[in-house]
Amino acid sequence: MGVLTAVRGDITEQQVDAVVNAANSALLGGAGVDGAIHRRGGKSILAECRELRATAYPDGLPAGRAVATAAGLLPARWVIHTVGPVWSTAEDRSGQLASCYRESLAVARELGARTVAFPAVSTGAFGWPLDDGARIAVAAVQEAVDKRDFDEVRFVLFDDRAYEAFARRLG
Ligand code: AR6
Repeated sequence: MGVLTAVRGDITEQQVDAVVNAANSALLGGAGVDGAIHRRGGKSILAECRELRATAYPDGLPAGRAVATAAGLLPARWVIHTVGPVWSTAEDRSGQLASCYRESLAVARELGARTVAFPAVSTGAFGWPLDDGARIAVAAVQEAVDKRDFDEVRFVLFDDRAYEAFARRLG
C-alpha cells in the first residue's frame, strides 16, 4: 500500500515517475500548471499532445479523462494530462473532478509509474474552491491507493493556503 503526501512546491521540479498536468481539453497548453509544464518540459510534450489531438482526440479530451505523454526535459518520465471541470454553482461536477484523479492513477498504473505527483486540479483558473477541491482529491486518491500498487502519491501545492487545505485533509 502506498503513501499519500503533501508538499509545498512546483510540480515541474518533482522527481517522480509521473507528474499530472491540469490541462484543458484542447491539450495545447495554457497558463498555470499547464504553462509551467510545457515551458520547463520543452517542445516535445506539445508535439505529442498535437499528435494525440490529431489521432485519438480530434474533439479534445473531455473533462474527467487523462492521457499520458513523455515528460521531455522534466525530471519525471511521464506527464499525465488531465482535464478538470470548470467550477459551476449551477451543476455538481464533483464526479468529474474525482474522475481526474482516478483516471490519472489508472493511466499511471498502466505505464508502470510507482510515484505520481498531482497539482490541485481545477483550483486555479477553473475556479474550484480550494477546500472542496482538496476534499475530493484526497478521497479519490486514497481510494485508488488503497487498491493499487503505488509507492507514493504526492500532492504538490503552490502556496501555503493550498498546502494547508491538503495537509488538513490528509490529517
Ligand atoms: N506547480 C504546482 N501547482 C501550481 C503551479 C506549479 N508550477 N502553478 C500553479 N499551480 P491551474 P486549473 C497551482 O490554473 O484550475 C490552464 O490555463 C495553482 O495555484 O494551473 O485546473 C489550463 O490550460 C492552483 O492551485 O489549473 C486550463 O485552461 C492549481 O495549481 C486551466 O488553466 C491549479 O491551477 C486549468 O485550470
